[in-house]
Amino acid sequence: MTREMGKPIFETRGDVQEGIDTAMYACGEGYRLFGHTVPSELPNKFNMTIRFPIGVAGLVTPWNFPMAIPTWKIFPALMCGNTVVIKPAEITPLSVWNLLNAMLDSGFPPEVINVVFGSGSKVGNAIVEHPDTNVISFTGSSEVGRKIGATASGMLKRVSMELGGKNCTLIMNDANLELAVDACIWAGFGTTGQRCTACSRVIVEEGIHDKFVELFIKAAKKLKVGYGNDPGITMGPAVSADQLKTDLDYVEIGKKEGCTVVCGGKRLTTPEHKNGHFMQPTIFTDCKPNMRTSQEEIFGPVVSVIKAKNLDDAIKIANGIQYGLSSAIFTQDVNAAYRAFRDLETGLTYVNAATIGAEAHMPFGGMKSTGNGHREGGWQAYEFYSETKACYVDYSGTLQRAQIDDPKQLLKSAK
Ligand code: UN1
Repeated sequence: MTREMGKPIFETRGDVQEGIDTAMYACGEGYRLFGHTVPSELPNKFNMTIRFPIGVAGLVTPWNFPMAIPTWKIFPALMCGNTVVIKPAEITPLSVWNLLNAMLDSGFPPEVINVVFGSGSKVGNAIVEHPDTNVISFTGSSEVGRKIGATASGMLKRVSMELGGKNCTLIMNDANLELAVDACIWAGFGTTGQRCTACSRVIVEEGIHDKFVELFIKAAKKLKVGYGNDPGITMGPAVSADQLKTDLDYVEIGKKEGCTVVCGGKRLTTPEHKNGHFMQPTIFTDCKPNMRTSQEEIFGPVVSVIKAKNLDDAIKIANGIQYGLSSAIFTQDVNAAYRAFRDLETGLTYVNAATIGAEAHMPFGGMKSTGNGHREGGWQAYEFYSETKACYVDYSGTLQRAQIDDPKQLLKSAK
């Protein structure tokens, strides 16, 4: 994975570990595909729900978590009794191939796991449009997600989409500043900023802004950028020439809009970097909430720092975007923390922790344009990959008409 898409080896191990965690959780969840038993409104009648597989799950996965994200989809889909056909990102076929081979080695029936390599336009579309794929799950850009969503819902398929993010960390005047800096470095530059959950906006309360910026720059300069299999590397390259160009283009867009580049901003051209897509960790200050660099997902090591007057202002800025995946707040004030839980329009909110690093057994997904309301991870994934049947047994021996007959009368004549 490190050779294929560039994340440093310790992050690759984390990606694999997330797959293992997802598998461990799935093993337990297989024993818990619970239905409900519910009292009937009529006497001598029994109500319950049971769960069914949906059919063939068509899965389209991204390059940034080439093993973890496929496991989020494959394991719950299989555990609910479906079969899968997966199309991995074109940039990371080998990682998925390795994952599937590990599954075959461990005894999964080969018929239930199928992989097709190729482009989204050819293979991805074919999977989404095929009449026999009954459930579709996609992780990727909002642009592609809208098209997949339209096609799949037009065919009345169940579809789950995890799309873009423009995640924020709120730093209040009372924050543990060193901890906040560490978290913003990890969430802003970890995986070269190429996580859906990456922190690309840091919203800092006025009183602590300048001190935060000073420490943030100092810490960003300590990152060691390079080939992820070399010892001590803390940030890898952009995944491709195209992604590097996007990142560098956004630096120019930011400058034109009036941001100040206080750290980085350039491609690395030293001998050990010049043949790769390496870029300096980049920090913008003087950012305004409505600038393109504060609104659009860059998916690179570029973080915008935005000043806020107080908590209300910070929450307003945080919510003033189309996306809603992850948010974090650094504060010692329990009231501020709970305000953040209530008011931040994101599917994940962290208190005194980074915006990245969701755990495999918790629901994962976003509000607003980040998705279409489904969650991966945790128990909710199992609801997505299964159908519910409502079952009724009437053991009264009479015709009891729901909504017509008076239950009190029926009860009187019941044995
Ligand atoms: C993603 O970026 O699409 O929460 C997934 C995290 C990881 C998963 C990220 N566990 O950062």
